[in-house]
Amino acid sequence: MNQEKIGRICEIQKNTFFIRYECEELKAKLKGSYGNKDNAIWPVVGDYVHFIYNPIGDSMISSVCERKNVLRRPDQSGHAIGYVKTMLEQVMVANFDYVFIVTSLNGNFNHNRIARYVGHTLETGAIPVVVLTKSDLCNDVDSYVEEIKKLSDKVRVHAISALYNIGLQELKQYFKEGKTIVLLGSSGVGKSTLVNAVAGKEIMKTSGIRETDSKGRHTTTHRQLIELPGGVTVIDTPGMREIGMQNVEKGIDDTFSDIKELETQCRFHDCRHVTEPGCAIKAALESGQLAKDRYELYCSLQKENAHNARLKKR
Ligand SMILES: Nc1nc2c(ncn2[C@@H]2O[C@H](COP(=O)(O)OP(=O)(O)OP(=O)(O)O)[C@@H](O)[C@H]2O)c(=O)[nH]1
Ligand SMILES: [Mg+2]
Repeated sequence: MNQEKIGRICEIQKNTFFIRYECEELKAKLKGSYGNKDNAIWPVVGDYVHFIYNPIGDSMISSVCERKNVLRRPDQSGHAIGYVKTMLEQVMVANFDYVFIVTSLNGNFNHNRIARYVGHTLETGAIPVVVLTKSDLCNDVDSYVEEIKKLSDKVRVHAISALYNIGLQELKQYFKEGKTIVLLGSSGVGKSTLVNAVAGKEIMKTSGIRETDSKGRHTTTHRQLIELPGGVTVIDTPGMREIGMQNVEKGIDDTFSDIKELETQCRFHDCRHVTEPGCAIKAALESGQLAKDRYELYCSLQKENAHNARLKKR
């Protein structure tokens, strides 16, 4: 009688799943009856799954274990945002402690994009760590670090160069036994190079960015879970173009907790921060305590989140 075992999904290629189990990587399929169950959860990379071990062929996945957290992204199913009627969601990865928001310092830095990733990360309960890569190509590193510090007090930030071994030591605090780290960011920012630098060997393929526009070549094509010596797990992901805001109201509020705090100080609890007297937001904007750009970014992300929630309900 085959006993069920528990392993962790490390890669998915179409309908084939790869399970990490006791230092082995097993090929697996979903059990035939899988889709028949109501609310059957489709496994994603990072999931722990129950499976029946088959030493000579495909193992069979029977269910997904309860998840600690998941990272979701809105899925517009290939439509431009103005044409989307119902917004679906794609679960990207599960069960992680830190999200490394990887941004390179050679032209990739984008405050709005980083704020989006931070909002999504805080929504999951994981810790957002902004990793500014390619510090060797930038002569104004400190100003970028300061900018991130101002974005949110919940965010950690480190500037590194994986090529010249600068700042990697600072990241050691996250590479602890039992922890899972997800790497997110645009193509070509150096996510896989960082994995290789930490592993001390070439696990992931990397390739040069295009010289014409400094864009990456989408070298990593699948999400991949890697176990590093010392019991830490890293999930490398393919470069992402953008991430929309959906179901992340709490994450946005956490990112901009100073603004939420100010709102509680308005004279009227339903203050819209437009013409009402005793508005703490307006006062903070006028005194310079709250930067206008920052407040506008908060408003635009909340607006997008509310808009996508309405699309979803249709
Ligand atoms: N100068 C410099 N180049 C780097 C650094 N880190 C990575 N690179 C280069 O950036 C290019 C892209 O690196 P990858 O690691 O493939 O980037 P990626 O984020 O994994 O890209 P995708 O897999 O396409 O998402 C490679 O040519 C790396 O050598 C760094 O710290 N400094
Ligand atoms: Mg890569």
